Amino acid sequence: MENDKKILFSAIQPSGIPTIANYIGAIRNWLRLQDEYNCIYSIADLHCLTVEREPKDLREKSLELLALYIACGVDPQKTCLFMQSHVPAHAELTWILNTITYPGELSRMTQFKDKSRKHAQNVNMGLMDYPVLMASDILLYNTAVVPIGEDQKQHLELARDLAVRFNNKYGETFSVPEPIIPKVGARIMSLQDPLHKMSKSDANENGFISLSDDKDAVMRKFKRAVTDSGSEIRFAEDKPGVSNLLSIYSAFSGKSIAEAEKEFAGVGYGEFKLAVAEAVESVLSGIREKKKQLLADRAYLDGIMTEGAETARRLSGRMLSKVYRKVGLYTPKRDK
Ligand code: ATP
Ligand code: LTN
Repeated sequence: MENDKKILFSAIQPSGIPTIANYIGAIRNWLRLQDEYNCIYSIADLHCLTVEREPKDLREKSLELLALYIACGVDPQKTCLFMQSHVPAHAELTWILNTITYPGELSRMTQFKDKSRKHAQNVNMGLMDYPVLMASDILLYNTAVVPIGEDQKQHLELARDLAVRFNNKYGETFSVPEPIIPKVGARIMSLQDPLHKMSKSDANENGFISLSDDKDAVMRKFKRAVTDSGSEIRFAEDKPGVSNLLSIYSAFSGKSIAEAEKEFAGVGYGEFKLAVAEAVESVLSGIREKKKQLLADRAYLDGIMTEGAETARRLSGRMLSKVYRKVGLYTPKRDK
C-alpha cells in the first residue's frame, strides 16, 4: 500500500454464499480494478449480526467468503483482505459518526425498510445503524472509490454526506468517496420473480444461483427461470425476465447486450436459457474448484486474513486517531 495509487474499498456480508448477482454487481468490478487502485476488501461480519444468525453458520460462511473472494480472482498479494470484526476502528468510528447522524436519515433507507418488513420480529438498532457502520468502513481508509451494486447507492450517499458534514464541523478529515456502479448488471433480478432483486438470503433457492451451486443446480434453476409473454429475446422494460437473463449472459460471456440480442434472434426461450446456463457454468466450475482447494488449506486463509487485519488496523488506526483529536478527545502527551 506504499505507493500513490488511490484507495478502493468494498465489502460483502457473509450472510450466505454470494450469488451471481453479487459477482456481477460487485466482485467482477473488483477484479477489473485491482491494478489501478490499492484495493481493500472486507468481509462485513459485523453487518451480518443485524439479522438473526446461527453463530456456527456465520463463522463458516465468513471463511468461505474469503475463499470465494480469492477463488473469483481477487489477488491476496495485491490487495488487503480482512474480516471487519478484526479491526476495532470500524466499530469505534461508528460511534463518532452516530453523533452526527439523524434517525430520520436512517429510518428512510430503502434497505432498512425492506429488512424491517422481512425481519419484523427483530428490528434492532444495528439494523438501523447499518449504513453508519458502512460509512465507517469506507471513510477510515481515505477511500476514493467504492464498487457496489445499485442497491447500495443510497448507503454510499450517506457515507458521502457524513464525510462532508464531519469535515465542515471539525475541519478537513475524510475524503469523499465515489461509487462505481456497473452499467450492465447493477441490479440482477431473482430468476423466479424478475421484479425483485436477486438476493443470497432469498428463502426461495430457485431465485438465485450461488457461486457454489453445482452444474445440475445451475442448469435446473435457469431452466425454471421465469420468462415473459411473447417469444422475442430482446432487452425491454416490458420483458423483465428476458432482460435479466440477457444481462446475466452479457456479464458472463463478455458480449454486449446488443450482440447477445443478435445472437439469439429467432431462438426459442428454452434454447436461450440453456445458453445462459452454460455461459454461467463455464465460469462457475473454475470458481468452485479453486474454492474447494482453498478451503482445504485453512492455515493459508487464516494467514491471509491475519496479515490483512494488521494492515487494516495500521491504516484505520491513523485515521481514527486523527478523528479523536479533531473531536476533542484527550490524548496524553506520551501516547503520541
Ligand atoms: P442479503 O441477501 O444478505 O441482503 P445480498 O445478496 O443483497 O445479501 P450484499 O452482501 O448485501 O448482498 O451485497 C454485496 C454486493 O453485491 C453489494 O455491492 C451489492 O450492491 C451487490 N449486489 C447485491 N445484490 C445485487 C443484485 N441483485 N444485483 C447486482 N448487485 C447486487
Ligand atoms: N452493505 C454492503 C456491504 C458493505 C460494504 C461496505 C460495501 C459493508 N461495508 C463498505 C461497500 C463498502 C452490502 O453490500 N450490503
